[in-house]
Amino acid sequence: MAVLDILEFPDARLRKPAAAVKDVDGRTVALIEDMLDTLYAAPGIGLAASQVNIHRQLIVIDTSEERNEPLVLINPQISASEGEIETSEGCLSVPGFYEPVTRAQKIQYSAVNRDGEPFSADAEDLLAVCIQHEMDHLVGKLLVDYLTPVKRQLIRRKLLKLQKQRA
Ligand code: QAP
Ligand code: CO
Repeated sequence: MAVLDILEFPDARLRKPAAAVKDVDGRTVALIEDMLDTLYAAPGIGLAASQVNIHRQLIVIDTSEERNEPLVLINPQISASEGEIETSEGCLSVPGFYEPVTRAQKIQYSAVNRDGEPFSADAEDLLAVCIQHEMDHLVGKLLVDYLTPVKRQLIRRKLLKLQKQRA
């Protein structure tokens, strides 16, 4: 069990693109376990490896009520999307802020699971939104990028102040 440190906006390391995972070896599985520990400790519904300063295409999600249905996505790809949905989104890397973002309501995606097997599935509503949000992290994109520059700057100032107080 290991809870990892989560990078916070405006940390430049959140902007690094993640590289594809070549094989799902023991090291990868151990990292997935640590990411799940971090997600459940946080508490969050989704976490991308980029947020714990590991720049590989790995995502863990759990949108279940009981928080006992982990979904692990390695090298995820979206193959189709439809509709629009606006959700008030948060992010563990932008703590304390929730902002409306419009994304596809339904997606078809493929990924590799924690056993190293490729799979495809559909997702809609909160799960679809969460997958899109976490996939943004893998290309260095953040929730704040969907906001106006004024709002982004406000959040940046407030978070920097809190980070300075903590240090
Ligand atoms: C992405 O985000 C997401 O500010 C996952 O103080 C969120 O798990 C997709 C969290 C909402 C769709 C809808 C945020 C926890 C967790 C905070 C999260 C906070 C504590 C965010
Ligand atoms: Co996030």
